[in-house]
Amino acid sequence: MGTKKYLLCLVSTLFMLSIAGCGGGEVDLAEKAEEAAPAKEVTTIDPTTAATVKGKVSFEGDLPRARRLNMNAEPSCAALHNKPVYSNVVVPNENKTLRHVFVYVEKGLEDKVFETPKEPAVIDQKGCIYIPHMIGVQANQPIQILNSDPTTHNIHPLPKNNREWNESMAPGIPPKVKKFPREEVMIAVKCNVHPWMKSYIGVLKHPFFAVTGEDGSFEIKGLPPGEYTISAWHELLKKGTTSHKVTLSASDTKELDFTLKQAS
Ligand SMILES: [Cu+2]
Repeated sequence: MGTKKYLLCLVSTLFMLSIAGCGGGEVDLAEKAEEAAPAKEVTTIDPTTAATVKGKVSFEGDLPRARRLNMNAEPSCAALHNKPVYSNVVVPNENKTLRHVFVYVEKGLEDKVFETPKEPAVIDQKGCIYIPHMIGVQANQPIQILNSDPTTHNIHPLPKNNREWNESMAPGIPPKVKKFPREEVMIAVKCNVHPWMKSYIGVLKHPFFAVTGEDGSFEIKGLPPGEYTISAWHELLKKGTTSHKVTLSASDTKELDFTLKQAS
C-alpha cells in the first residue's frame, strides 16, 4: 500500500467513514485508531465488596479418544520424549471434568476499564508442544514466547480480530515478546514446521478469566457487584451449558457449573 493511500485509509478510519478498499489493512488501521484514542480512566474496584464466581467444567457423553502425536517426521522432536505424547485438545480429568476450558466474563464489564498487566504471560515451545496449551491475557499484555527445544519452531497465531504474524525461532534464540491489542476468544496458534503443534490464546479487555486445570475447576475473583454472562469455551466440546447469567451482590461467592458436550 502506498503512503498516500495508507494515509487516506487511516484518516477515513479515524472519522468512522467507510474503510472499504483498504484491503487487508483494516485490522492495522483500527489498531492505530484505538491507540490514538484518549485513555479512559481506570475503574476502581472496592476489594471489600468484590465478588467471586467459581465452579467446575464437566463433560457429558463420550469423548473422542486422545490422539497420539506422531513426531516421527521430526526425529529431533521424537527424541525429546521417552513415552507417548497425546494431544492436549480433549483432556478429561479423573473426576469427569475437563482441562483446557477457557472460562471468562463475556458480558457485564463493557463500561469498565482495567489496567493492562505489565507482567508477561509465557508460552514455551518445549518437547515440540506448546506449554501451556491455553492461556488468557489482557489486550496489550505482553506475551513472552520461548523456545526451549533444540529445534527450530515457527509460531503462527491465526487471529481474526488482530494482526496475524509468524516468527521463526531457532534453538537458543532469546524470547520474543508479542501482544494482541483487541479482544478475541480464541486465537488458535500453530507451528508452521510441526503440524501437530497447537495452542490457544484468549484475549480480553479485563482480567476476569480462568483456564481449567487438573481438577476442572475455575475461580474468578475480584469482580465488582453486577450482572454478568460467564461463558466457557472449549475447542471441541461446544454444546451443553456454555454460558450462565449471574447477578453478583456485594461480596457474593456464587458457584456455577458447566457441562459441555460434542455437537451431534
Ligand atoms: Cu514447531
